[in-house]
Amino acid sequence: MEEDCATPKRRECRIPEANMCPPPPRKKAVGETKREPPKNGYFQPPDLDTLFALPPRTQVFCVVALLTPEFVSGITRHHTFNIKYHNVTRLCNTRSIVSVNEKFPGPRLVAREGDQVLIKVVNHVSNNVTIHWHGVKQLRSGWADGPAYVTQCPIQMGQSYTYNFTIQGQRGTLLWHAHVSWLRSTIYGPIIILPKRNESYPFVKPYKEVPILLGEWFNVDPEAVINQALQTGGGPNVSDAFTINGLPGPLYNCSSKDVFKLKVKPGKTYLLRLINAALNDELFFSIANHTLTVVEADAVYTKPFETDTLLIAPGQTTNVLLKTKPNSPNATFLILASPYFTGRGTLDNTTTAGILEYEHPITTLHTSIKTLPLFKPSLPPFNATKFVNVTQFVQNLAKKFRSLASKKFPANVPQTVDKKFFFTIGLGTAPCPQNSTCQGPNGLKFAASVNNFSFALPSTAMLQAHFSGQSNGVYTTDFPANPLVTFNYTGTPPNVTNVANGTKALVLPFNTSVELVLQDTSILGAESHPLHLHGFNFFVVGQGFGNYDPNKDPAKFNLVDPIERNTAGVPAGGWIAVRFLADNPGVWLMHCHLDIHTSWGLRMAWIVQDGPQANQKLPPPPSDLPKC
Ligand SMILES: [Cu+2]
Repeated sequence: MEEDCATPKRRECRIPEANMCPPPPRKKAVGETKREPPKNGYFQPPDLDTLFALPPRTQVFCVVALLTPEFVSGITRHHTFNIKYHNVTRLCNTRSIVSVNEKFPGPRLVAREGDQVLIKVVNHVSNNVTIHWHGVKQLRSGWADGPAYVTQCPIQMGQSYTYNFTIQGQRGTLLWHAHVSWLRSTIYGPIIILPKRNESYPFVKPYKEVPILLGEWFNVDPEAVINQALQTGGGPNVSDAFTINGLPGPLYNCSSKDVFKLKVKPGKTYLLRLINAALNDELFFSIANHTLTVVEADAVYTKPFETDTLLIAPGQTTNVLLKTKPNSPNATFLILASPYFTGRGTLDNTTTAGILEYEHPITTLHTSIKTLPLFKPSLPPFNATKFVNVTQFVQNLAKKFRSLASKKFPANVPQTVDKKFFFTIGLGTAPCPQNSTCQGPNGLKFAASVNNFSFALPSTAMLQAHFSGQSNGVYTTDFPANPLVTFNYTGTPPNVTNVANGTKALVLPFNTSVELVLQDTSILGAESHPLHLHGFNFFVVGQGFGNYDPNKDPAKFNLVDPIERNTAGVPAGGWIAVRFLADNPGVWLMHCHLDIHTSWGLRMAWIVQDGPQANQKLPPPPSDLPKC
């Protein structure tokens, strides 16, 4: 699994356009630059499952530095992402989608920890596009983070932009996706970060690795869905199907052939790289009659634990080990994903299914796979608000996630705090424009907010305004550290539901140690919100139901091995406390990863100032940074 062309003993390549490996890496003298332009030809990524191999035009070049382990440093990998229209048929419905390299889901991005990655994104469509490398910490490379109007202006039709970043101190699974409007519904793919060369996983070496991307399919253009929702102020139309690696599976009408199949051998361990790339739904995931061992979340190793059912929020990733049965069981098993829904509106209450198939033993070769018994896992019921035990299950599962916190992979939890913040998050309303009718609550428009401010995107990139010292008219730095009005956040909701509007950021001096409590509110219904922070991982040091109690709850914080993530679920009617060290200068968006909530304004921005040292400052913008 971990071999590739750069490993001298292996000499085969399986990239479609190249069946030969590059010549063995050239040994370099100490002092030579470790990064060079591509010249060695094609590079074969690790032998991962070829469910959606890199398309021919995505050329991956590599240059290997010194081979002795103590001198091993990263290589530079080049990719091209062509944003194009591309016809895709699902559920007997053909739609022209916007995708990368005419792949749905998009191509895999494979790198090792320490590698520099350059992705030239060329926009051939009329939609404005940006790509976000979700979970990549972007240390001093904020220009490559991707959220439209926060770190960059979008790439317009006929233009291109090369994202340039180095993956440092992370290994595991992440995802990339569009970060403008709802384009990520079809523009998404996996990021696979392998350990450094000569380093291994802190768990059994898997026989095979399989990325599994959960997604959401709309029979209509999702851009029309969000535009209509924002115009009418009502809830958006829901999706028509969930998908596993782009395929809805046999439980939908007209979908019996669009089924993801995981073909396995008995007695082996498979590493499943699970990614939730759905727009608006947290998803339960389960494989019938098989237990999953969680080993990593959001590209951070965890203490291993077993579970039959997982919950993955949009933006989250989870690596699990699947140990197959010692002997072929003469049965097939459904792989299911269905939503965890805590809101009050309508939901897509459907289930996507894939199939786990064992290789047939010779004696039963004459038996058709269709005649084998098919087992189905049981997933929690759809409408979680009606089932207290579902909420409890979700909470218990969240508590099982712990950082590995080993000597080699320590959990560097900030033990002291410089600044404390308390943010309420939740739904609300905005006024209906005069002479129009709105379809939101009480004839108003739906909105969502952080500390009662619904964040409006500016018309130029905040990071550029920050870097050039010209924030006037773009954003203000008066985002409140605490709610301006205190109330019983999870009790009877207040009668006034209106939110304020603005483009407000919070400024943090370099290296500030931050503690942030995120408190859900019951305004228009308590709801679970997967909060995502750009530019950092945070440690989830505490969580609970009801209102956070600053006098009692901190005593229960876990400062030893809390889970470290980039996206964490704030429980419906509850809170989480997170800590992070603001050691990455730039402008960093924080938002709910349910896209409808983000669109309604559940987002804000942190501005982390430069540090005093040269290597603590944000470098100037690249010359090809798009203009608004
Ligand atoms: Cu949300």
